[in-house]
Amino acid sequence: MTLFDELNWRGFVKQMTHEELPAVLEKEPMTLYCGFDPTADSLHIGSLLPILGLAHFQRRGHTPIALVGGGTGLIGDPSGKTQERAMLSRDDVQRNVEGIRGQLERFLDFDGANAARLINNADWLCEIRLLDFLRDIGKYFSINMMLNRDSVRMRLEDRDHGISYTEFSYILLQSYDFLYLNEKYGCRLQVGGADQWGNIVSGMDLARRLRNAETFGMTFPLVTKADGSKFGKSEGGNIWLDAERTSPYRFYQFWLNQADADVGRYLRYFTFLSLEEIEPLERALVERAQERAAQRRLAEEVTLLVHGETALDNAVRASRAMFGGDLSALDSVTLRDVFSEVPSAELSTGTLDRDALLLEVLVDAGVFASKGEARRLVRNGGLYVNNQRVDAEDQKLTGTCLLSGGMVVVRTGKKNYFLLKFT
Ligand code: 485
Repeated sequence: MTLFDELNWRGFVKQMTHEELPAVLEKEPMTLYCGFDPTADSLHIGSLLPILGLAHFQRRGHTPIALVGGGTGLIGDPSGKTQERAMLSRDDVQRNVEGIRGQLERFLDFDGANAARLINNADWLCEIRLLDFLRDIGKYFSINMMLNRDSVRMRLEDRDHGISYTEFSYILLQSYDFLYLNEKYGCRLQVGGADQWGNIVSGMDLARRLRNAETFGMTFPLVTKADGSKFGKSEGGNIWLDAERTSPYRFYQFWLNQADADVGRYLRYFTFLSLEEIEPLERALVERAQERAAQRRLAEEVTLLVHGETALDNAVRASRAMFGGDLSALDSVTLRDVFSEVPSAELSTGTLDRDALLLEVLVDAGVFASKGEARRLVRNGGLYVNNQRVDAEDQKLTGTCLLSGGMVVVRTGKKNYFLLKFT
């Protein structure tokens, strides 16, 4: 398989500026770039496809540049946006640049002959002088053409939202980046999501007019879900790459819960697994769907890639907790995370000093309406504390029952959980 055979098989290619790009890439190593604007202090899984795209090029010997838009982030890309963006303060942009840099670093290889580069366009955009820029760069942009771009036209038609001169100018900056990287690093290819096509082509045009340079462009598809709902969101909003924003457990669960109709595509998009590894998983989806082996492998691979081995182990252990697994090894943050959606009650640790009867505490906490109800459940073998069956009606609840963070997990029947928090 050539690089492009693989990219096509994985579904990474939406549009290319030149039919001969795949052949050119087989002949000689190329430097390519993709830009990420610091609109938040973390990337989310929408950025994962372009990041892995860069990584695929690198694995085949090409040199990737990940560009963080510390300069363009001060302006705001109108591409694909129906409303003017809220302008971020310089401090916010700086903070976001730091967060995103750290994340991008994890996915690329910064050693060897085709070592990746991580650069910030604030380094050159902030140095530009307005009159020089308008004379040297602005002259190559036709307002007539710019007004025809989808992202601009949409906003011109909508009187309520409009577009500022600031955002209107964005395309000049991104185009200038491509010119600059072509000159400085011999960069000849820009990649990005489908919404970046106009910005990419415009930069190629500038490099041709000013330097007579031949450059290339390619876009990745927008990731969609088979059922039409938006990819990359959960009830809680975006799925972030930052563990503080989306815990590794939630991240793992997100992938684990993908529909059968989507999981094959996602294995090709979001993991480095080969055709030989993915095919049997897709077959299992048809023959033994209930085992969810493909989902499990997807969740493992992507969590490992983004959060590393320790976080993956923890997420797997946490996921077993809901199915009767061992709870004693989970830390309090993870416990709270896993059981965040189950009913809970706060109790005083004083209750435990008095060697309280478990069933009485559970009635007080509202798990049971009466002691009789509780006793019946114990007799039927349906009450569990920290996933261990309660065998005696007179069992005590003591300090040794407490999990990390003073928590006790109560389960009635197979799946009804209740969390007690002792403070
Ligand atoms: O020279 C450049 C400067 C900035 C950019 C690209 C080249 C960023 C670009 N204008 C942009 O806004 N990208 C989006 C972002 O940063 O959130 C997203 C795109 C998506 C994909 C992803 O970045 O919407 O399609 O390209 C990497």
